[in-house]
Amino acid sequence: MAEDKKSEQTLDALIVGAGFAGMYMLYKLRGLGLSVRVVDAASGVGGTWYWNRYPGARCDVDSMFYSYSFDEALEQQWEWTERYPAQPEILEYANHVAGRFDLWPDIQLETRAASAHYDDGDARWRIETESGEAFSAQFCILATGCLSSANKPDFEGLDDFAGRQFHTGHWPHEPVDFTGRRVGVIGTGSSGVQAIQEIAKQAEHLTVFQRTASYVVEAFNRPLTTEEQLETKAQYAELRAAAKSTFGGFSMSANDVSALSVSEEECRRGLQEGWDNGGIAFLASYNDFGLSEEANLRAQEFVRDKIREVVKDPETMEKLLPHHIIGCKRLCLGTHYYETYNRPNVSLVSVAENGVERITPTGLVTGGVEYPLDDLVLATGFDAMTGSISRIDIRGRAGMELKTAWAAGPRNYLGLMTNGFPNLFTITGPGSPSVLSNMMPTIEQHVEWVSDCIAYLRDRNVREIDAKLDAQDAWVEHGNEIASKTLRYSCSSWYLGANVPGKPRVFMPYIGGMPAYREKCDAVVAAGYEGFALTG
Ligand code: NA7
Repeated sequence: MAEDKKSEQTLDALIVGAGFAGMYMLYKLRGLGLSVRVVDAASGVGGTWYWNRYPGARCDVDSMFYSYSFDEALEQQWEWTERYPAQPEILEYANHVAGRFDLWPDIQLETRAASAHYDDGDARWRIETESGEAFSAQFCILATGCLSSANKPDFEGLDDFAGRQFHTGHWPHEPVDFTGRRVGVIGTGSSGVQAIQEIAKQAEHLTVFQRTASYVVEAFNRPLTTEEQLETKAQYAELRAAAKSTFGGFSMSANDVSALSVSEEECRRGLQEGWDNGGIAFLASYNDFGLSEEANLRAQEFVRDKIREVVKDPETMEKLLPHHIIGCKRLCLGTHYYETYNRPNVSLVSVAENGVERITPTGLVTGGVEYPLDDLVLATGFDAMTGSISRIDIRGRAGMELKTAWAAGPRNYLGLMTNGFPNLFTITGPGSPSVLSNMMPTIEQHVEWVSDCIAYLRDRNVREIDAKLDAQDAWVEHGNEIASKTLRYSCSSWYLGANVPGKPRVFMPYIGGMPAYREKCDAVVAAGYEGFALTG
């Protein structure tokens, strides 16, 4: 034991994850004069954008707003080339930030955190990596990302598949050539949709295995002109402030009109306008798509008509029509996605009824039919929000395991701290708006809250902060209550953990919107960290 302690590296804070949250957290804490280390399993920075390199990978938020705002020189100098940034450009940006702010010396790559145990005696976290390296830190910050732990279904025979096998969330670094290959893609969420459009252009034949048809709206991606970049940059501060005041922190806000307050014809005109604006703005055409089934039906029918207009083969068209609440699952953005199914080399197979029965060495079987494949692409998503956290053996006071505390779903206060796990912070984890909002301003808000909190504790020589149980219970209850008033429970989404067999069905992100959330976090601080126990 004494020997172990000797080999420990002593830090003020250890951050798990070198994505946008981890990098900014490092920057802030180093600014406070703390000794900090960031560990990440990847060989580079960028988090989810490091891993998700599949063909067509692209963010669904406007690039000029999917960027840090904390440094004016950075936001003025960086040039985005397209409306929606492609993965290589986001990764380039992440690397630029790491270099620009000299973050590299404190980032330790190819290092996976295996365990984090809290020592009540000295109020410190002991973090061990998979390779056995040990750290001792007063603060442990989980900047582990919401969409980083790949969901790989346990398909019978998967390991026996003789061809090449890929997961969109763990794509190889070298280019993958599908020329002359018979490719199968399982999954039609955002990743599947983006990958399908690109793989179809190369493969000899592409078979898409679809369990649930998605609503795919046209992205209308395009190059950004110098003039429009300059225009945005000239008023960046005002535009960012305006975005922060919207529900999701995006650059547009919902049209504050009910879809039911206008005639069907007028509603369609409004929806067409939203559609023409491109991307997720479509669902902001009216203000009640998330609340009223009747209003939602109008938006659903609009997209179904778009599909009916485009897809030529009647049987394929029928299969592509989604029938669930639109916006219940994350809306997908496409670029001529539905047109892809008019290509002679693309076919669509529904696995809704029979599931993927098994994978054979040479193909996939569903409905008793084997589809021959050379390559198999799993676009099956993530164990979202909690997957990367629960992979680490985290133990708080008296050895309590986080997975036990979260057995019925994640429970925490403000999405920031869990009772019984002092000095352990989660950045944009469950219980915070995170994935329902624009991740960049959301990350910045969390990182700034945590660094202000740590500065406060250190100024006052407080050695421990912990969420109080009653405050945590009230926060969880409040989150559940507002989520239950929306239409979000009506489908099997990853927000609910429904895509991972056995995962508790709990709506994980906070759905009250960024302004309300920010206000609550600020009020808690103003009241002297109300709901937290501070011990000196
Ligand atoms: P998603 O959105 O979770 O999509 C995963 C897709 O894989 C979805 O179509 C699933 O069908 C399908 N899937 C998952 N498991 C299976 C099994 N066992 N059999 C057949 N099909 C399956 O993940 P993405 O990576 O596309 O996107 C995640 C987020 O990244 C996205 O929302 C954006 O925020 C960015 P299902 O719908 O569950 O029936």
